[in-house]
Amino acid sequence: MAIPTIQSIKSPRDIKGCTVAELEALAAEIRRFLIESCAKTGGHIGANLGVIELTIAMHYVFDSPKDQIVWDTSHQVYTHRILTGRASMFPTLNSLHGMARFVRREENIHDIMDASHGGTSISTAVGLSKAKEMMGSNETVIAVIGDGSLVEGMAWEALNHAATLKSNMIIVINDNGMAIAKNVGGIAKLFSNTNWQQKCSQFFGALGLNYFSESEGHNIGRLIGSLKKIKDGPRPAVLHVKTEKGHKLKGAQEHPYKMHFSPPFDPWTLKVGKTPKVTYGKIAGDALYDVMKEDTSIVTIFPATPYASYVERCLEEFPDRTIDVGMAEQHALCFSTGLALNGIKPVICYQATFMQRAMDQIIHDACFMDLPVTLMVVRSGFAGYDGPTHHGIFDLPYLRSFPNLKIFYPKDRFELRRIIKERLLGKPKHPMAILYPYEP
Ligand SMILES: Cc1ncc(C[n+]2csc(CCOP(=O)(O)OP(=O)(O)O)c2C)c(N)n1
Repeated sequence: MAIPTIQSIKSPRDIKGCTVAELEALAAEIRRFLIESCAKTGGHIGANLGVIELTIAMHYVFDSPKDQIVWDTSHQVYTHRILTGRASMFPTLNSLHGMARFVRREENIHDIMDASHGGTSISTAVGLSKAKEMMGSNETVIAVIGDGSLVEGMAWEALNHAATLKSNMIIVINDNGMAIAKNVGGIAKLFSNTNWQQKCSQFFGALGLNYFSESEGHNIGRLIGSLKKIKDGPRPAVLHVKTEKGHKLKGAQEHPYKMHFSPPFDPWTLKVGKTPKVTYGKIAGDALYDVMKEDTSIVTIFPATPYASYVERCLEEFPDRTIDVGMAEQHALCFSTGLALNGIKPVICYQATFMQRAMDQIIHDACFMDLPVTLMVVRSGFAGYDGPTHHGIFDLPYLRSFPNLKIFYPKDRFELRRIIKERLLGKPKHPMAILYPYEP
């Protein structure tokens, strides 16, 4: 059979008759297409180059949308979109009324749930799977989750539940060792162990999940073999796949975080065009650096979003006091209340949209105990280029209803700098949220 061209693919059925060699040729074509397309529109290029082969293999082995594929966060779905007939929409990515930045059900029948905040896939898949079980269906539900998003608390709540299921549910862990930056913590340590297959098998096996692994996540033949084995194997199952972010994009490894998401770029040099030099985020990050230098009791915490919050300089200079807790917004808050209870001045750098995850912890742990926790919240309000699910438009309405919380919204960069310095070099007594928008 002739290899289907990217533009001719209408549904995953179009690749079912291909040989592995033909699928490999298709993967190469998709890789070229994504680089050229994202160079013009911007996009999550690095994350997507890491899952081309995995996505092809999944659509080859399973029958979407009957078998439901749930993408965690859903920034990595470009190949899924091509295989479900949407190649022609790529020029509209990141534009008004264009192809959605993250999965939206209204766009396509193969898009099972809306997403964009990490860590929801396993929970939803457990529900989808339980519903299928109740209807007497033996179709499969597959949650695809990255090692970064797997750190989210909800993912573990769901894994705990998944272990009790009898239905056809599979969790595919796309392990590239990265969140936006390098992944951190115990899971990252386990996954990078030289004996990771054996250790993870014990770990997931002990939880009651049937563990399979594939160390060659860019080898379509092997991936198909693993997925077929798991398709007919015991449930619930985990397939742990090693992949590489930015795979085969020359130079991506030198600045991998840029290649998680990139604004439009030159595909040869990877250079991006002009970006604004002075944003509120940058001003806040610089002011934070200044106060951390002066006061060694300040500890900065951030949940896997170092670049949005401009904490790179703090990370470099004060690595012991600048702490990435991974994609764990709720833990970030309670960790900081623990620090505050023992006399440390904690600052949590949140991206407004993701702070929503920690709403209860802000009320129950910071506000009720009236602790001097400081929230520095970037991308408050409209987050234009980031898209509708990433707006920080709910922060003011909900924060205003919390007891004891002071809220500061600077009218300009001078006020932003002043409040950070006054607050953190003084003796803070109550919780405070300092909010600032995306652009200057
Ligand atoms: C709750 C939440 N926190 C933070 C983010 C920002 N974010 C988007 S993708 C990402 C990294 C995801 O890493 P992983 O799941 O391993 O996927 P990869 O990009 O490595 O394929 C982060 C931190 C988010 N989308 N949702």
